[in-house]
Amino acid sequence: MPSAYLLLGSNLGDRTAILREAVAHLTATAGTLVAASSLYETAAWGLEDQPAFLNQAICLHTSLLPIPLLEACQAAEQRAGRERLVRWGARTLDVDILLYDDLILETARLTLPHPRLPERRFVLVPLTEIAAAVVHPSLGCTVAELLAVCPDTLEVQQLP
Ligand code: A4P
Ligand code: MG
Repeated sequence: MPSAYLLLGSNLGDRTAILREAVAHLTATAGTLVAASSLYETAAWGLEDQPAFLNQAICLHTSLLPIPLLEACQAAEQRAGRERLVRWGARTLDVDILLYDDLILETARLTLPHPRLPERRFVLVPLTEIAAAVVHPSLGCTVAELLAVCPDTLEVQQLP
């Protein structure tokens, strides 16, 4: 069964509860949970004038193809009451697909691997916790190697 790595992010409301409910919802609708990182707190990347994010990376074994998986991720966002106001703006829940096996895909709705994965420590730090040795299919290096050379300087703090 394919392995999908997802990144969950929240910076509005009860962030911890929102992430917990999202993992439960995705496990019920999208596949079997095989790994989950710790929660990490990071200042907002991109649009800086907004609350800090909690982020978590998870791995699912899924029988869903990529677009149905994206729809399941968006259903989880809807369920958390997400409103799409501005790009990179504050949100109760964002669920991005980081990797889907070693699939490379570029369509209007879905790009795999996630295009901004190498640029962001808030993605690479949680992903390294559960997938350090996984190879990025187009860059040909591991997640841990991407983190080691990532130019992002935002501090990513692991929560206890
Ligand atoms: N889409 C294309 N590829 C993918 C993919 N691999 N996974 C499309 C998920 N979606 C993908 O996303 C816009 C569209 O991207 C979707 O409709 C889907 O068809 P969106 O979630 O509606 O909008 P967005 O999240 O505001 O935009 P974008 O460009 O996806 O932003 P990011 O890259 O998700 O960044 N700072 C910290 N510290 N932590 C965060 O989690 N997140 C963001 C959002 C900004 N700053 C952050 C964080
Ligand atoms: Mg998104």
